[in-house]
Amino acid sequence: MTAITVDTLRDTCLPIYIGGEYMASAGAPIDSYDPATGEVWCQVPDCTDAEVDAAVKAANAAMNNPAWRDMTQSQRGLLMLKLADLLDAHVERLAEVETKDNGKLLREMRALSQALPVALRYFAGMADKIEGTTIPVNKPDMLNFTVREPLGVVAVIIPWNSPLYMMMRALAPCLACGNAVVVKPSEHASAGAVAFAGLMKEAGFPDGVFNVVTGLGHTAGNALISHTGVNKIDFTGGPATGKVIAKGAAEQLTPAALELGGKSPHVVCDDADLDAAANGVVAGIFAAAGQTCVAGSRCFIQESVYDEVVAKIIAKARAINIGDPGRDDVQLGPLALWSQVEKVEDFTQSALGEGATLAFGGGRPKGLGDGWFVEPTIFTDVTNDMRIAREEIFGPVLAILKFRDEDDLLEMANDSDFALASGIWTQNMNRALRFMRRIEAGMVWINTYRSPSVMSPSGGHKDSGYGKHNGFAAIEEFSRIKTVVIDYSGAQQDAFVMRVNK
Ligand code: TXE
Repeated sequence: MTAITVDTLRDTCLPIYIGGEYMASAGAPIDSYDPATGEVWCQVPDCTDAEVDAAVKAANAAMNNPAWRDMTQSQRGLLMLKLADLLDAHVERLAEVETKDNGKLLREMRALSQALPVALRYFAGMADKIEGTTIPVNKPDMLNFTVREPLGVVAVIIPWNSPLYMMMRALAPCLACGNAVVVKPSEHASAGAVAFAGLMKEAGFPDGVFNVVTGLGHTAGNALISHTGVNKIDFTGGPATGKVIAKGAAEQLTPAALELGGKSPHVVCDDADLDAAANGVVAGIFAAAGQTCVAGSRCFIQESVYDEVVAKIIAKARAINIGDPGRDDVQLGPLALWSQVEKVEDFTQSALGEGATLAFGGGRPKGLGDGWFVEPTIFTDVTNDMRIAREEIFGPVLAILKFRDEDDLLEMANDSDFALASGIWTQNMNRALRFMRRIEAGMVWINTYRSPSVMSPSGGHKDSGYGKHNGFAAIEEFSRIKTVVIDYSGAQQDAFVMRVNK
């Protein structure tokens, strides 16, 4: 099979992948844009209900296929290792496809592509270490133990910002646990998942273990989450859609894991290494053009170093090279969607209207053609009640607030609908750990920022969602416990009294 590349996809309508086969969809084509030029580069089919149904049925068939159902745990791990080796050879191809599709820096997409085999190897090692427990139940002639089993068919719904990376956070633990997966990538960036699919067959996974259906959220996405053959929904995306998914999941009583947005506090204390902190703040918000759920978009600077740190941040922002995301010397590419450019412009106006000071940027850079670029933008004099301090923008916009002391800081930092990530720069570890204990966030980075690991659980609470990716927590997320009780006393049970602990 010829590998799918930017060139083979250009000006075509993407195929979908069901039951181990690429096929054309009967669904209406949706234009997919190259954000660096603002031009359509390929089309994505809006899968029909029948195609979504076929994908879920193929996944269910895989769950009942002895080739997958009865495969030993170690064999599953070996298959995953094979897939990881294959992926090593396709890092560049997949990174190029994703950069074309969502406009993020090729360097960033390459790093995220390199993380795919790493995640597979980590979870491959877990496949044969997923154990139950033996439980002493105070009944001497009874053995009570648990087994962990796969959930069945997992619907993985992913956004456009880091499609394959987000897909793999679910796919790798799902495979380790023995599930089958139906992926529905974002209609704005579906090419990566489609380009990846063929590698599953090449690695030797049985047909139907992995499927890709594409299309809009309210059509293909809705058909998938409301399908009775789906046993778990894993969703990464915006909070508004997350609530729709949670309601849909509740209708079917399907368990869901939701990783939604954030408005993550990024703190610089007066005793921090101020240069390292300023660098961290810039990386936390301008890397990936702010299009990351953990973006450190609310920066809190202690009042005695406020002016100095703001000046350092602005100087670093001024030096950012904006342009073609494929170039190695570029640091800020375009936004993935035109609607995101409009969103940034709307927030910029609202911040000005609410009295924040535009300290840097705020416009669209000149000389970059029709690409969807916006300048790195910094607002100072922000208060915690302003929209730019409360709502997720998902763009390169930093809101800077001033704090007096730890109580003042934590009151403001925790006064947020979100609780995903957080960061603090200080050389006082007592202070850092006090912050760690009191901050409402699923992740705390101390003297670093945006440093995830596949080995470390990630996910938030409040409006940032629920459920965990990465680490052993992901195995718990994508498997379930079955309790088994054996009576080896040989005695007759009282037919009319339950054998509870008395
Ligand atoms: O994401 P959506 P959108 C934020 C960001 C952005 C906002 C909206 O602030 O501006 O969300 O972005 C599928 N049933 N994030 O509209 O709608 C959809 O097709 C089933 C944060 O692009 O959340 C896509 O595959 N599926 C975020 C996926 O959900 C549905 C990353 C995400 O789309 C559906 C992206 C439905 N009813 C955006 N409606 C992060 N936290 O990383 C939509 N979808």
